[in-house]
Amino acid sequence: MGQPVESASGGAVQPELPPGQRLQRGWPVTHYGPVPKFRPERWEFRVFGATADGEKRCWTHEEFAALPYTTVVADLHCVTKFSMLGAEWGGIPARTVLELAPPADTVTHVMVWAEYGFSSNLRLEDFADERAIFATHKDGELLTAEHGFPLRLVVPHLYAWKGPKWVRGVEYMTADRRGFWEERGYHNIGDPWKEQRYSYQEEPGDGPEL
Ligand SMILES: Nc1nc2c(c(=O)[nH]1)N[C@H]1C(S)=C(S)[C@@H](COP(=O)(O)O)O[C@H]1N2
Ligand SMILES: [Mo]
Repeated sequence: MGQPVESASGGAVQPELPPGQRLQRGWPVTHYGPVPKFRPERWEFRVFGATADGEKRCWTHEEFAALPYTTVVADLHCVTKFSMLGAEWGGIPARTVLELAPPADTVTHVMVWAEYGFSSNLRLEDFADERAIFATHKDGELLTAEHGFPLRLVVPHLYAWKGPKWVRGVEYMTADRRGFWEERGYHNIGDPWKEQRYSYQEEPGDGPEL
């Protein structure tokens, strides 16, 4: 949902889009590169990097899909300016991954990895947000291949590129590093309410040197 605000015309509470966004009818497909083919026998979800015990964790598709399922109603804001409001995402909260594979105390950021080496970096607190979800479903239906089947991350409070489709794992990091779009001109943090679209808008401390 958009953040409710008082409207100028009489105080009714109505949803609002982040600055510069427009409402999109339907659900367009936006990504770089081809749609990967899902091969269940080869698929695994990995957590690696600075885990608390130094061990990697690995789930098969069957194991990951059996983790406790929840739903989150959230909007999708693409940096190219379309927004889709009020989708119900179903899947496994990012917090579940943090609980089952705890990060070391020194972890400050994560890199979320997807097929073909796509990646996106997040501050640990953004990844740990209670609404961040590894989605398998949208509005009660399995994701389609082009929308990220079998698994995509949705981080409702950030621009949608922070949520990789076809996600395959998470790397725990003790320092920040830019992901795919963050290296290619998009903002390191990507808060749509602050309109953090491009890396040239970054303030000192928002991200690693470019
Ligand atoms: N693997 C991967 N995930 C990705 C992207 C991508 O290029 N590759 N693009 C992101 C961007 S910019 C957007 S807006 C959303 C779009 O999701 P949709 O195609 O389901 O609408 O996916 C995000 N996830
Ligand atoms: Mo996007």
